[in-house]
Amino acid sequence: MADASAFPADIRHDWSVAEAEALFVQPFNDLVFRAQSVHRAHFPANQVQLSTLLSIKTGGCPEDCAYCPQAARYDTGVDAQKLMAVEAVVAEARRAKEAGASRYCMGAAWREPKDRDLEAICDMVQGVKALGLETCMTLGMLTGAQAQRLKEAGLDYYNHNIDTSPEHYGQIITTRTYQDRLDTLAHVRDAGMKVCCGGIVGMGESVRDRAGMLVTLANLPEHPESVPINMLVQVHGTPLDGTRKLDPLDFVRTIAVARIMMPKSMVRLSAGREEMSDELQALCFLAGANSIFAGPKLLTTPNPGRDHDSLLFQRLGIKPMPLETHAHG
Ligand code: SAM
Ligand code: DTB
Ligand code: SF4
Repeated sequence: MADASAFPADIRHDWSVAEAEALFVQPFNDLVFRAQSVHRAHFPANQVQLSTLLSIKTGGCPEDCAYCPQAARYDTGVDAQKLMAVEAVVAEARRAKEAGASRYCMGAAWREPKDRDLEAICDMVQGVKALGLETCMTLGMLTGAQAQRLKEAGLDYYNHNIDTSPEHYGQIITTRTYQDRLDTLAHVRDAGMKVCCGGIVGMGESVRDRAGMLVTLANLPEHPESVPINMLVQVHGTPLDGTRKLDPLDFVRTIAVARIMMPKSMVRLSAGREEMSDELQALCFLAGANSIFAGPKLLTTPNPGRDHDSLLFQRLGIKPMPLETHAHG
């Protein structure tokens, strides 16, 4: 790691959208060089953290998120299922740990959890944590009291994405507001949990929207410890299926700007890797991504298999990040 004091003023919460946009439009090499320099000042250069995802409650969601295969209102072929049994979740987590994961993320296709589901959810957190894994849940909106209960059960991270810029948001979701999302993030922070919050690109947004999304994240009272950057996975039946594909180099730019604006956060190259070449993923790591979802499935859509990822890591000289290195973020 380079000397972090070489970048004394780089943790900022006062970004303007114009400033972020100016980062986006720099020459590619200048942007990636700067992002890689910031990355090396704060993290081991050749380590990438592995998270594993499990859908603990799939499909049948009442919300209208235009990208999502799990919204009941779109005909996407995803069947609605009930909440999984606690023992089945813990058994899956044990397999993920054996395969090298350090964080286990459990997702539910809910607008928000019902209080009566929280007991089983808390048992899942306890069971997964007892395996020595970090725990993360993404269950939709939370009240302050629900966040407190999850924290008491030992939940380390809560994932709740802002998805896009405040201006573009209304084109993507109408069943809850941007402010609802910010309120949930505040409840998670107030309860003392770590925040995993990012968004999606490739939804027809402008560069200014991408800048606006990252400014919203960086100007939160504290930077999210994890920032997932998802490339839209286009799913047949969702309103965003058929959206014009993003220039892959613009995806790399988004990773680089996230790294520069949130130097100490884990920036996750999240959904969309299945459609990316190894070379594009290598550029994302060069631009400062240092986390991925490992395992053949995201929530409902495919992800590269573990053998493919191990080979890619071998070719790039990247090692899975040990838990001690990222426990702070
Ligand atoms: N229902 C909860 C919620 O929305 O907060 C939790 C699960 S939801 C599937 C978690 C996140 O996955 C969404 O906020 C979105 O950022 C991401 N996501 C869902 N569908 C996606 C897709 N097709 N492509 C990329 N990211 C997606
Ligand atoms: C996040 O930002 N990406 C993950 C996780 N958080 C929950 C989800 C991606 C879902 C992609 C579509 C699917 O597999 O259903
Ligand atoms: Fe439901 Fe979450 Fe999908 Fe939105 S993103 S439709 S809230 S599962």
